[in-house]
Amino acid sequence: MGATLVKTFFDFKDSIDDDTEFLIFGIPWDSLSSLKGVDSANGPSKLREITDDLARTTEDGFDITSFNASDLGDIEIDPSNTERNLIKIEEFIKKLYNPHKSPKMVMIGGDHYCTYPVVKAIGDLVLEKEKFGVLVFDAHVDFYEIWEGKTHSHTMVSYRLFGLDFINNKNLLIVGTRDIDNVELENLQENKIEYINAYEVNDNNLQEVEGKIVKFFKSNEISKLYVSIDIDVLDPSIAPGTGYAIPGGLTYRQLWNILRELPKNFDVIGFDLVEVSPGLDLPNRITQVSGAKLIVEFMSFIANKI
Ligand SMILES: [Mn+2]
Repeated sequence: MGATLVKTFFDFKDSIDDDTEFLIFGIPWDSLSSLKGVDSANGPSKLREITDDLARTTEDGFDITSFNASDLGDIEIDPSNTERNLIKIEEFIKKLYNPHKSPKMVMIGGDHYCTYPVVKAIGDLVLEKEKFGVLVFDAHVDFYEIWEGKTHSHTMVSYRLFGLDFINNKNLLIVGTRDIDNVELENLQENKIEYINAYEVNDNNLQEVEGKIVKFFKSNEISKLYVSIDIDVLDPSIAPGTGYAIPGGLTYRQLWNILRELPKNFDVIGFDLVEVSPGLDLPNRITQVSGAKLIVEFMSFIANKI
């Protein structure tokens, strides 16, 4: 269980009951980032903090204070012990995730590698594994096999997800890409991994892109989705506070609209938002605001399916 929290996300309660619909938790871990100077380990606490300054309704007019959500705090991380952290994260999920009647899991990172143990643990437990899929929003494909001699790094999170027993090229899709390295491209082609480049997403064809995402999973009989949002999928003009800011990203509204479509078509069993580095943000904390808003808006789409 997480450490005692001074401040929870949108002041949600810190305990669980039988009806809890969303379980929020943080993973303050950024030591597998390939960059110096990032501080996404501060993401969970800073995203909670900023919710004090945000209004209590969603854009569709839902009362956020009425959400049945709990914020259990952060998983305790030892930056020098990768193996221990991976085990700890999996244990945390496995204690809380009930495949028969589970609250939706909402993870706040941390660097993108935090997604790997979360998906691994949920995927191990989920019933009807053949219906499970993962949708990743990211400027990058994170498809290196090895990075500076290491096999654990945020530069390879999608590659590691692909390596899981229950993940293949029919249930993993990456959206918003625009910074793919040569070896990654070879890897994608060799393994026939599908991805949608950021330039393919524009306001004129947003519905087409949404249709493409839905069709990818539906035609492969996928009905349960885990969604991972790397904040760098957004254009750096709206989300500059991240390590690998790449131009040409999605607008906030495009991502919001795509997220809005997902629960209408799939059972979204969990999601995460990672790679917000508060120390790199602008003084008005726009990246942190974008991250916190995306989380709560996506929760409302899932709860209300509007
Ligand atoms: Mn990325």
